[in-house]
Formats: sequence, structure tokens, C-alpha cells
Amino acid sequence: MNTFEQRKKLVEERYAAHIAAKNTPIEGNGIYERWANPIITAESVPPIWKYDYNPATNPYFMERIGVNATLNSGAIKWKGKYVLMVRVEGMDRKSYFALAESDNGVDGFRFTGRPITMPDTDEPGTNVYDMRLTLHEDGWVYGLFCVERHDPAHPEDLSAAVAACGIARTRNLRDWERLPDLKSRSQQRNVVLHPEFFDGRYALYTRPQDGFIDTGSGGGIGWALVDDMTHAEITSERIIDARAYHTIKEVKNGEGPHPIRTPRGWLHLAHGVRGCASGLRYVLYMYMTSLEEPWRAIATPGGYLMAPVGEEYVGDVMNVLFSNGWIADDDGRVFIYYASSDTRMHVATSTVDRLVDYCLHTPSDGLFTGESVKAINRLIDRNEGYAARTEEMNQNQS
Ligand code: M1P
Repeated sequence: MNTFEQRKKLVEERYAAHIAAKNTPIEGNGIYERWANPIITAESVPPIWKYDYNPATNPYFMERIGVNATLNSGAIKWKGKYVLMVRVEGMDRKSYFALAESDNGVDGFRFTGRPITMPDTDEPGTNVYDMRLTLHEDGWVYGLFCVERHDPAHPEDLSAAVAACGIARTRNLRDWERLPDLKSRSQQRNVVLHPEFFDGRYALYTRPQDGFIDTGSGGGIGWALVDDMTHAEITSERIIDARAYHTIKEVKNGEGPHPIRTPRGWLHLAHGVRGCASGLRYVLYMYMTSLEEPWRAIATPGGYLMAPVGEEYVGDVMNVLFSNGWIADDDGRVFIYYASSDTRMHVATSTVDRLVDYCLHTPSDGLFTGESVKAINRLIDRNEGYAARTEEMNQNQS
């Protein structure tokens, strides 16, 4: 075998072994189970997307187009498969979207077809990322994502950028009709389409921000109604989940995937960001809103649901968990798809019942250390009372 043949065999065997690897759940805190292996990494991208397969033009079987990371993925159950719209980031720092699917939602994820060719608007985006998929009751599947362009107001500053919400829709996940970007007075990232009409209008979760990175006066996750997704414009916006001092969302927050309808209310997953000596720390948290008034919070469990552990801390942007995709299955299971440190994709599983229980029975953040201690004491009081009653019952029975 020549070099070309040897290397091709090695690369293909490595890819096949990677895709075939089985995953196992890790018992956790009762709220969810993390699964041991990342579900999609740069290694999951098919060799045919990266290598020139012609021995005449690639005698060393070199990688020609490299992948840096596979991260923040939208998610949807589609024709019986667990489908992710993966943000694939090339070594050239440009992200694009690509579909990967699995039969069971926890392993065997395989990219299908080719990367998505997303039509541009008249003003091409330099970068696109973090698509949220929503099967809306109007029958379309919408993809809302961040479109990033250089800020024309600062031609001299090569890092000055503007974030807007790109909008596209599809009937088959592969062929997309691009609609005009969301019109908004502020920059926007992490915009999510609610799956149902509200008062006959489309509802958006927004994240107003003063600058490309800093949310500044943007107070948190917003709620806005628009009449027409083909010309979507935010005319007014109310903050429904506010940032607060000395919390996990002090610096910024953002809606994750679209919320899940449950009999007790809408279940929301979001990310919160705080600053620390090593930079920004991104964690995942939850809240619930009313079914009748989806902007009104009815449960706000304090603190985070998930924060990085082990290798999740390490990657391109350290200390980050980010989720823009989850799937609620018909049997009540929930698959939470999340990326760690802007590098790779993971899954954690739970159920609607457990997540609702978590939201309704986890104390809210009291915003002061004294309130945290009071919450623990209330728990100990109840536990001691329960232990005393059980002891008394046992004595009465014996
Ligand atoms: O690097 C962490 C995340 O930063 C941004 O999220 P946010 O707008 O909330 O700060 C996004 O660029 C996201 O893609 C990235 O994972």
C-alpha cells in the first residue's frame, strides 16, 4: 500500500470507530443524567468533507479543509430520528450549519448529506451560528440564528461586529427559504421563536444588547410579538427574565431552545453568564412561565441546572456550557443537547416530570447570602420534622 492508501484506510477506520462508539448514562443528582461521551466532535465530520480523495492531487492523503469545532446545535425529532442542526466551525473561523442524526438520541450521530447551503440576504453574513429550530403551528420549521457582520460604523476596528437575527424556514430541514433578518432597534443574539401563536401573532424570545459582546442596558431575555415572519420587526419588547447582581446571570443571559409545553406551564432552558478572574462563565439554568401568559414567570429555580465538569471546562472558550437544542419525546423523556467550551456536543437526559418538579420545588435565588442559609434551614427543619414523625410512627407500630 502506498502512503495515500495507508492513510485513507487509517482515517476511514478511525472515523468508523468514532461513529460506532456506544454511550452510557452517568447517575447524577436525580434531576438529569449526563452521558459519558461527547455525541459529536470535529472527528464526527465525514472524511469526504475534509480530504481530497484523488491520489493524483493528494498523494499524501492530507486533510484539505479542517474542522475546528462542532458546537451549539438546534434539535428536532424528525421522521423518528433525533436530528441536530450542528454549528460546524471550520479552521478558518467560519461557522456553517450541518445536519446530524441518530436513532436513539444518545449515540451514533452521523452527519447526513452535505453542509446546508443557507441562502443569503442582500447583505451577506460573514458568519452564521447557533440555530434554534421551531416547528411552528403554522406548519413551517423555522431556523433562527445569529448573523454576524463587520460593523460599517467602525471600518478601522477589525473586531467591531454587529449581531442580528437571521430567519429562514423549511419543509424538509435541508432546503431553506431565507427571510429578511429581524428588524430591531438593538443588536440581537439568541432570538428564539415560540412554537405557538399568541393572540394570532408570532412570539419571539429576544436578547437585546447594546454591543456585539456586551448586553449593556439590555436587561435580559425579552418577549416580543410580530405579525409576519416574512417581515419580522420588533416594535416593543418586555423583559421576562431579568439579569441580577451576584447571580449566575449577572453579565448576560439568553433563551436556549424554544420552551416545552407541559400541563403545569412552559419549561424554559437558558444560559446565564457571570464574570470571574478567569473570564466569563456560562452555565445552563431553567425557569417556567404560565401557559396563558407565556411571558409571566411562575417558577424560577435558583442557581444553575448544569455547569461544566471535567473535560467540559476545556476548549476554545473555556468554562462554557451552551444549549440551543432539546427534544421532548412522546414518552416524556427530554434530551438536553449542550456544547462544552465552544468545542463539542454532549447530551443529558431527563423527563418532563422531573424537570417540572425541579423547577417548582427548587428555591429561588434569594439574592442575599442570608436568604440562602434560610432556605437550607427550612429544608433541614422539614427533614427533621419528617424524621421525628417517622420515628414516632415506628414506635407506635412496635
Ligand atoms: O462563547 C460563548 C458563547 O458566546 C455567545 O453567547 P452570548 O451571546 O450569550 O454571549 C455566542 O457567541 C455563543 O455562540 C457562544 O457559545
